[in-house]
Amino acid sequence: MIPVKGFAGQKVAVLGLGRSGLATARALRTGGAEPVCWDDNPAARETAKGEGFTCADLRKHGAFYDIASLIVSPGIPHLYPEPNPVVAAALDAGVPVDNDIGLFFRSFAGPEWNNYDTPPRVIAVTGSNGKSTTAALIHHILTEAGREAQLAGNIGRGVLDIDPGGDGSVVVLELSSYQTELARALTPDVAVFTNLSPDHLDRHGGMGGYFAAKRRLFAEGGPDRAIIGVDETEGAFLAGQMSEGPSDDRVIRISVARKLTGPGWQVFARKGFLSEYRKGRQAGSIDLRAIKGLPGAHNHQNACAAYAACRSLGLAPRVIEDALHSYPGLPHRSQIIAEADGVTYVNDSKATNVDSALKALMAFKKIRWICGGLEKEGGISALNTATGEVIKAYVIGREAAGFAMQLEADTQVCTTMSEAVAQAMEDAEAGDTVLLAPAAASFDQYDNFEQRGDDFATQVRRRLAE
Ligand code: UMA
Repeated sequence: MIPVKGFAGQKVAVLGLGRSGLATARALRTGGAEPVCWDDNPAARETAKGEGFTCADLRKHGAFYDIASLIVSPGIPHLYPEPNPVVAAALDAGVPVDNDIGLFFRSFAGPEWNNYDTPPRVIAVTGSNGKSTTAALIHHILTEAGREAQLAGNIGRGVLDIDPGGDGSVVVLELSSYQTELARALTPDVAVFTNLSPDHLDRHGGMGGYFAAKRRLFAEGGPDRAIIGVDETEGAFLAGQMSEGPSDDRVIRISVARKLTGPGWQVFARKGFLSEYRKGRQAGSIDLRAIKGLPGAHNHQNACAAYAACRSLGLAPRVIEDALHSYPGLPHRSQIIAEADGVTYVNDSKATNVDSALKALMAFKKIRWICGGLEKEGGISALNTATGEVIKAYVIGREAAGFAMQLEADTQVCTTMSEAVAQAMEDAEAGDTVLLAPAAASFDQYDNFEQRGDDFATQVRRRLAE
């Protein structure tokens, strides 16, 4: 745990008592503060009380009179579509609103760092898609290279839950736009921006607000090194803003759309080959096609970003290449869950939006595609541009019929995962890939995308075992 500094003897309000909120309350208490907790769900309050935390209704008039700061969990709206009533009350009382990420950056450095040869470094990864894989990949490469590394943030572990940094250690953080928008301190040593496509627009008042939230990771702290995907206008704009000119190698530009040229530092992948150029010279190259855990151009972009982050810490290209080969992949992200009778079964339940599903559709051949769920803003018609390899779509979700009507591929309305898996398996022939890439949120049928992916894997394995 990272004890929170700066609030000893003061009351700090904690809103939301899930993974990040409880870790925050514990870290505040260890740092000498008095957490005052609230969650709109009574069961979460009971859990916190069980750990000895004080809970108080922070929506009540005057609740903030002796509170030094309010720490808000990422899933709780702080601005759009409208602030949670507790956040509104804090703003009304003039109390600073922050989150666990802000507390982390203020509390991570300790006096013991003066005795270290190499102070701990923080790499923070943001972007619309690929940030979990990129962060996990960086963590994997560092660990394989013998560096002490910890992984936290949006990937599932509260940032204050990690251990204090040792000499030469690295913390890899995956940060969502919810987290970067609110943090009052954001000072990573290396910041990574993978890409940008519409997501969470209701929480950011549109695309401009969404980009602005992510841009804070670069604009607020001024990282030593910025690794930026430049395949969208926003990334190109951000890279331009962060650099003093074409040869400024504090920015490493990455691309999977084109060969990058110029005197600066760049890493790009074309036709499955990663290349690194610095000062006009090639410094490294890797054949990514042979790496099973990273299929498709979207994963090649993740590989470029992770490679660049590790190169910026001084790792050799060959060390990184070896580690890429042993990357085991993350659950629910291009995860091969079974191979039987020549058919490959891939769980990409994390493809919760159109853009990430498009990328999955472009990564595989002869696809039997399980898709559908709670449709996101913007519609799904863009999916029709990438269904060239789709033999048939099997549509799930409560609104499956409406979803199916928008697809131009051969489509069957299945509604349930069970029916979709049964039908896809019956139809599949050797060489096919049965791919779950929903292009939609899961909440109409599941608690989260993990549960949906687990259901897919269970159904497939059960039927294979029959
Ligand atoms: N709650 C309220 N009022 C509300 C809404 C929620 O009191 O109006 C309470 C809930 O009752 C619950 C708590 O808030 O007890 C949950 O807070 P949370 O949704 O922030 O969830 P945590 O468990 O703290 O998990 C958060 C991140 N969740 C979100 O951003 C939604 C996790 O990212 C992250 O892994 C974790 O902190 C540790 O850092 C998950 C996620 O879905 C994976 N992220 C989104 C995404 O990737 O698309 C951004």
